[in-house]
Amino acid sequence: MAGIAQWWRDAAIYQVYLRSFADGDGDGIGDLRGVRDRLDYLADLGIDAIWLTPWYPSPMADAGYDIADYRDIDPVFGSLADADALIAEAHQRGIRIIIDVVPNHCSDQHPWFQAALAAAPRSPERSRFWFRPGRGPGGDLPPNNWVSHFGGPAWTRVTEPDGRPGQWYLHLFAPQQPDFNWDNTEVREELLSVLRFWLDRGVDGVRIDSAAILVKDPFLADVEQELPPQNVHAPAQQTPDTQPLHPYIDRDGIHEIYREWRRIADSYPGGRALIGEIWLPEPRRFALYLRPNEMHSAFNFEFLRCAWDAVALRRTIDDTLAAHAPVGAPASWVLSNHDVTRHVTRYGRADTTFDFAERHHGDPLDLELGTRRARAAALLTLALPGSVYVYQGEELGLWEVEDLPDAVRQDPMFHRTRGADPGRDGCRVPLPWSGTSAPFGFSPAGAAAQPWLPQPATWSDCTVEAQSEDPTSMLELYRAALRLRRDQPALRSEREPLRWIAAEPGVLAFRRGDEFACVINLSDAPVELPEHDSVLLSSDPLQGDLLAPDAAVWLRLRGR
Ligand code: TEU
Repeated sequence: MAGIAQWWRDAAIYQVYLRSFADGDGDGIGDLRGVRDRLDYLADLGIDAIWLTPWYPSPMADAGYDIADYRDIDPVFGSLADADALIAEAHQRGIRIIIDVVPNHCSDQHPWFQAALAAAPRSPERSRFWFRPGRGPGGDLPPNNWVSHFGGPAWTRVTEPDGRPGQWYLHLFAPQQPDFNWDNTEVREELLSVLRFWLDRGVDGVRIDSAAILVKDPFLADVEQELPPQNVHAPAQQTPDTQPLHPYIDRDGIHEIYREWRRIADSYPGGRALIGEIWLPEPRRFALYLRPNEMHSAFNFEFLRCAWDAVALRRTIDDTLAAHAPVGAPASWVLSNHDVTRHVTRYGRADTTFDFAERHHGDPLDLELGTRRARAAALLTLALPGSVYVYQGEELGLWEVEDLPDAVRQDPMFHRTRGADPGRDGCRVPLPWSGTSAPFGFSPAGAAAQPWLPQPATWSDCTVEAQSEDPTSMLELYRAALRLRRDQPALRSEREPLRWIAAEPGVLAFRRGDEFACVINLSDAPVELPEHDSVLLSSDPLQGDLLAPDAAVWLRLRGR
C-alpha cells in the first residue's frame, strides 16, 4: 500500500453528488446531514475517500458550480459547523474528504462580479474578469466568436451603471458563471487563500474543476471555425502535441498556477491531494499536469470515453500507463461522473463510447446487457494499478434516467441548447436507499418536499436495502471487490505493475503480481479461464471453467 502521505495513489474515491446523495432535512435536496448519516454505509462499502461536489453558497445556476462565496456552505446543504463535523466524523472512520474547488469562474452574484458591474470599463474591478467592448455598430456583437459549453455565445453584454448598453463579459459556461482573469494577481492570490482556508479546516484534497481552461489567450482572437459547443474536448488525433487546441485550453502559463498550488498543498501535513479535472485527448499533454511539482492526480476521461471493446480498452490502458510512468504519477480510472451518461446505459447501446457532442440519448438500449458489462467493467477498473473513482449510484447499478419530463430538467446545458442536448440531469437523480416507492429513503419519512428530480418507480429493486445481502446484486459485487482490493496487497502495490497475459481475441487478461489475475471476456463466446488456484470473485456465475461473454473474473494463481 502507498504511504499514508500519498494515500491518493491507490485510493478508491467515492463521488458524492451532494444534491442527490441523501436529504437529511426533508427539503428534497441532498445535504451534509444526509452524508453524515450515511458515513457508515460508505465505510462499509470499503472506500478510502469521498469527493463532494460544490457545497458553497450559490444561486445554483449550474448546480453549485457557480460559487458566490468560496469560504462558506450554502444553507441548503448545511453550515460550516456541519462541514467541520462531516470532516471529523469521516476521519474517525478512516475516510478522507476531497472538496470541489471551481477556479475558472464564480457566480455572477459573487461580490467581485457585483463590484465589477458597478465599476467603470477598464477599472481594477473589471480586470478580475474578461470585460471587453463589443464589435460592430454600437458594439452590438460579442467581442469574438467563442461559444459557451452550455450553448449560445460565450459573452453576455452588461448594462452600465448609467443605464446604457455597455461592455461584454466572457463566460465559458452559463452567463451566471463569469470567467476569472487568471492574468490578474488578485485572482491568483484569492484562490490560493481559498485553498489554504479549506486545507486549514482539515480537508484532505481538492478536485480542481475545469482545470485546463483557466488561462486565456489575452488577444481573445476568433477561432477559425468555432466548434459546436460540446466539441472542444473531442479527441483530435491529428492535433500534434504542440498545437493549441483552442485559445483557452491548455495555454502557456497554466502550469505555473498549479506549481504554486502544489507548494501550498505539500506544506500541510498528512498528504493533501490536488486532483485535476482535465479533459485533454492527448495523454502526453495531460501528463504534463502531473509532473512532480504540479497536481498529484487527474481524472482519466479517455478511459471513461472508451468503447466496450477489447482492443480499444487495452490501448487506452496502455496509453494511460505509458503517459503516467515518466512523470511518476499514479493512473486513475473513472467510468462515470455527474456530467456523463451513466455507464450501465452507455454499455447497453450499439455505440458504447461517450462524447459530449453525441450522447446517443434515447438510442435503442439493452439494460440487461449494459448491466452485465458494467459488472465486468467494475472488476476491470478495480484491478487496474492506481486510484479509482466510484460515482454514487454506480454501485447500485443505476442507469441514466432518459425519460425525465422536460419540465423537471434543471441542467443549463438542456435549457441553453433549447433541448438539443438532453443535459446531465439523467445521471443526477436522487439515490434510492430503501422502501418500495419514491423517495426511496432519500428524504426522511414525512418530508415536506419531493426529491428535486423524480426517481423511476422501478428503482424499488435498486435500493441499498433491496440489494444488501443479495449475493447477485451490483452492490454486493462492489462491496466484495472493494474489500478484496483492500486485502490483496498486489492490487494496491505499485511494485506489482499490470502485466498482460496472452489471451484469445476479444479477451483481456492481466496479472498483478504472481498470485492475482483478472480476465474480462469482451468476445461473444465463452472462453476458458487460465490455470488458477481459486476464483476470488466473478461478475457472473461461471460455467465450470468457462467465462461467459461480457463477464469478468478475479483469480488467485498458483504462487511461483
Ligand atoms: O465540467 C467541466 C467541463 O469542461 C466538462 O464537464 C465538459 O466539457 C462540459 O460539461 C461540457 O462541455 C465541470 C463540472 O464537472 C461541471 O459539472 C460544471 O458544469 C462545469 O465544470 C462548470 O463549472
